[in-house]
Amino acid sequence: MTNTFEDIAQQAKLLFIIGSNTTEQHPIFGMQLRQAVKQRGVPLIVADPRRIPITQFATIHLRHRPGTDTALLNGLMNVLVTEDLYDKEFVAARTEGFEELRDRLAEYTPEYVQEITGVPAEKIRQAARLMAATKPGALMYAMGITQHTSGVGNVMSCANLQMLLGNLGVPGGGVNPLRGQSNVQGACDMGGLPNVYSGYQSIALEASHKKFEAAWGAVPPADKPGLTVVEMMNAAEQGKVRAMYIFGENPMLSDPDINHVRHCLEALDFLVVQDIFMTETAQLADVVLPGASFAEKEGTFTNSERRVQPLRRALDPLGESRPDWEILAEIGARTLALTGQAKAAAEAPHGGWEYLNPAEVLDEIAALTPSYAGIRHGRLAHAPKGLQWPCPGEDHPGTPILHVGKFARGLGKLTPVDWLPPPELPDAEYPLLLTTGRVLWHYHTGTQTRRSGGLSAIAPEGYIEMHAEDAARLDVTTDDMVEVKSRRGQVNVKVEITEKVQPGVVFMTFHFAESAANLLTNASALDPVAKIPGFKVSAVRVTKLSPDGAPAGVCESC
Ligand SMILES: Nc1nc2c(c(=O)[nH]1)N[C@H]1C(S)=C(S)[C@@H](COP(=O)(O)OP(=O)(O)OC[C@H]3O[C@@H](n4cnc5c(=O)[nH]c(N)nc54)[C@H](O)[C@@H]3O)O[C@H]1N2
Ligand SMILES: Nc1nc2c(c(=O)[nH]1)N[C@H]1C(S)=C(S)[C@@H](COP(=O)(O)OP(=O)(O)OC[C@H]3O[C@@H](n4cnc5c(=O)[nH]c(N)nc54)[C@H](O)[C@@H]3O)O[C@H]1N2
Ligand SMILES: [Mo]
Repeated sequence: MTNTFEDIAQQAKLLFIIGSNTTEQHPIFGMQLRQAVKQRGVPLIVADPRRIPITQFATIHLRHRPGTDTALLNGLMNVLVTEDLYDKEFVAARTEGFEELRDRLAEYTPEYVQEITGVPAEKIRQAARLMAATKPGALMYAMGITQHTSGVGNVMSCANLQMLLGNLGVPGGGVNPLRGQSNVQGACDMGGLPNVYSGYQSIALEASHKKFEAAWGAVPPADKPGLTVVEMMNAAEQGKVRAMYIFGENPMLSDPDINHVRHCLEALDFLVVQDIFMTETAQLADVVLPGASFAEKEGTFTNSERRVQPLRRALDPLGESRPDWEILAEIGARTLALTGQAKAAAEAPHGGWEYLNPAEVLDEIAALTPSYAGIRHGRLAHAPKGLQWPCPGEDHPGTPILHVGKFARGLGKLTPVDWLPPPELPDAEYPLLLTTGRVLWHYHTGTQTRRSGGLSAIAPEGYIEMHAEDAARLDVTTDDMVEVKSRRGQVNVKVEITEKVQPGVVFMTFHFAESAANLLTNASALDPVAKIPGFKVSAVRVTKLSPDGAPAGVCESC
């Protein structure tokens, strides 16, 4: 996030949520946003194909078709430009590329955007005018924006909009991706990406390559970035990756196209899974290593707002489990010894894997990562709210809001983005658009939440949400069993008739192994830059099942 939860909740004059089920998936911040609406009267615009709990509080709900976000955002910007409502001062002083953007936006008139998105042109005008009249406004986005083969373009369009509105570098504004796990921001910051070292230092930059080589003794080649998740699976299938060490992930339920994932994992010569439970993925492993859970270890988590916070141990690790970093460090040390690299590593200032505790790990991070340079365990012990990076020195207070006065690259780059249709859309054979996501009660693949009796009592099984019009055509009603089929696989699941989805669109979660949505999703098309799959759009066919489970004929009209 460019901003903080607090400045948005307390100072934003307008809230724009696009592609985030904020109250169910980010309940605390969701509650704060709801309070901003109810207590401060802040107007809220929500762009989401579904009716979700937060849309109840929305001044305007832009209910577009899944996979049409860039068109919608371009439409909003078209109105800002044609009605001369954009922030000319900000655009002139802080950005470049306005002319190119303006020229590309010309095509995206509200009427044309209505054709693509299904949102009435007048509503698009209304929303753009409200955004221009009410500033600063904060934009929040999540997986509804990123989980598309056009995910990068969608994110750039969010940035374009906020720059045109002059909503960056100020409290109550910003482009704010709501991150999913307690430490997913930290995992990215630490180089858990194929092309960067910690703090987003590019592996291809000679200076960073040399720096890490000197620090560690050896590093991978600068011109060979690693692979992303879906690419790794494909490489396993092709025999290019022969061993995998997976920890803290359960791709047998969470990756797209599970039939394909199983095939890829089975093609490996060696699979190690480190988890706190025996998952669907761990069952395929040659070796399972027991990690200790968050409550049983120490270290730091970095949250959505770049806030590094200490994690304190509440329990001793159960059984033979150990904190992940300890297991990883021991494997690292043994691998160096087995490959004859231990001596070279021992001679480098930060080589080797001998850490006494997480504080020593953070010291190394600080030494090698400019944005974390001032963050140490000793300091965090006296900083009750943690420290927000960039925090370049021990006396630096941290940076709550990014891009104040200046962007990291100097001027903000306005980048024209064209709308591209998703790679797979409904057709005669697979007539419904499936979008996927979550519910409040469960967490991802359910390894943790489905072990909770209370949560499982509330949400024991999966459903496919369907509009009454589609249900009538298929002759099904709530709680009927249907078969859902895509070009990749099929699942049986119960129907829930609901106004939450629009006609032609169905929704499933990926929480339940018995009705795994990812048997249906598509792994064959990825965003060209981020390599994220399009979890939010696939085409499916739904067939009513007779009570004994056999398909009962196919609907004529769909
Ligand atoms: N209870 C609970 N909370 C969670 C999680 C969980 O599993 N359970 N997971 C965590 C993680 S890792 C993450 S990443 C976050 C995810 O948090 P969110 O991204 O907020 O949740 P999702 O359910 O993935 O989808 C968000 C919204 O996108 C909408 N949507 C679908 N298709 C489109 C589209 O094409 N465009 C737009 N604009 N919107 C679309 C859906 O209707 C939904 O409301 O949640 C985190 N919090
Ligand atoms: N169809 C569809 N698929 C999706 C998505 C979607 O919206 N739709 N969303 C995607 C997104 S945003 C995400 S983040 C992924 C999530 O996908 P995953 O990360 O694969 O899902 P989780 O169930 O959270 O799996 C985490 C695993 O870590 C284990 N674990 C928990 N704590 C610890 C620990 O401290 N140490 C170790 N070693 N293990 C631990 C848990 O037991 C669990 O097995 O799913 C993706 N898949
Ligand atoms: Mo996520």
